Amino acid sequence: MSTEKPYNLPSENREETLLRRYEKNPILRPEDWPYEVNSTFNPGACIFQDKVLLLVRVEDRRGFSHLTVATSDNGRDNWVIEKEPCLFPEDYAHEEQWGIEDPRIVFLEEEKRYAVTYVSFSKGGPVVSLALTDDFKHFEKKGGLLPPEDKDASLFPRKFKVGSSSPRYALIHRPIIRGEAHIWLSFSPDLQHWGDHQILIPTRGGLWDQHRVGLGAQPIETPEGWLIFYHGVRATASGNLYRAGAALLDLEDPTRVLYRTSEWLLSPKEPFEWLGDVPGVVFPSGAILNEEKNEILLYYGAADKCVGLAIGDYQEIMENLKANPV
Ligand code: BMA
Repeated sequence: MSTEKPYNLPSENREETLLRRYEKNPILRPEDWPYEVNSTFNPGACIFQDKVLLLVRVEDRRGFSHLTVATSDNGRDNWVIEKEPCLFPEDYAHEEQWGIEDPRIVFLEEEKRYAVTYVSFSKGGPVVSLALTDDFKHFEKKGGLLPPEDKDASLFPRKFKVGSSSPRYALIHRPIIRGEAHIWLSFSPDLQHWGDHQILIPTRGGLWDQHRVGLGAQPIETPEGWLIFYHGVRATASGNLYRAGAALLDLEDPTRVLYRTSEWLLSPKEPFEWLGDVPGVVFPSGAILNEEKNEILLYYGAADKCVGLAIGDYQEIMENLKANPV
């Protein structure tokens, strides 16, 4: 039997070209910390007072996590790490008793405040919680948003008027339902009551993101749509393998996925991505777009131990994405 079409092999090694690892990786390690910790990983990222601010997940030696600020002028090196955590489990909050994890940060344009979504852990399971802040020192905790089991969440910086609705906030999150782990989108008029829940980015059978997907970095606004980096998990004989890909959502209607990479853009390769508490993990959680420099800084947790930085050419990433319509 002859086949008419040649097998569609990927044309180039995009993993190496689209996101390049920073030469001084890892940028933040537990041994850099001003106090005793087990691991420092999965940071949220934003620009604050003209610096890159990372809100780093720090796991202590009981296995509980809290969040601590690290800042840098260029987002690459000379990180200044705060001496104390800024966001940590408090006794009154039943949902946080096993720690708080994996923050994502956006600046809410209307409120002129930063919104931090993070995972609160307790016996009840992981839930997505929200805290608002002006200065990354004082936080107004809003508590859990949706029922467990839920993780990997970020708000968008502004509201959307989708269909006939009045403007509403939108939340990307990753509930686990019937054992399935897809990326979902939900809407709210007030950040408290959520509805219109829908699957946004499902897992894909057979591919690198067949087992689980979850939001990586916070949604990044570009003229062509919301750029989303997400993690995809493949279940293998030696455990879960966490890689990263990207998608682009419609600017005015984020329920519409326009493009999604068929290949991963980042996959565990370096020793610090394999030697840690959970080997074989790259877990993007924050990104900074500098349109003038045509550059994307992508911050990721590596092996649940330290923080890596991958630097991408913004136009190249967009062109690659646009070759992958959904
Ligand atoms: C996910 C999250 C992340 C973690 C990853 C790999 O489920 O809990 O915090 O980095 O697993 O262990």
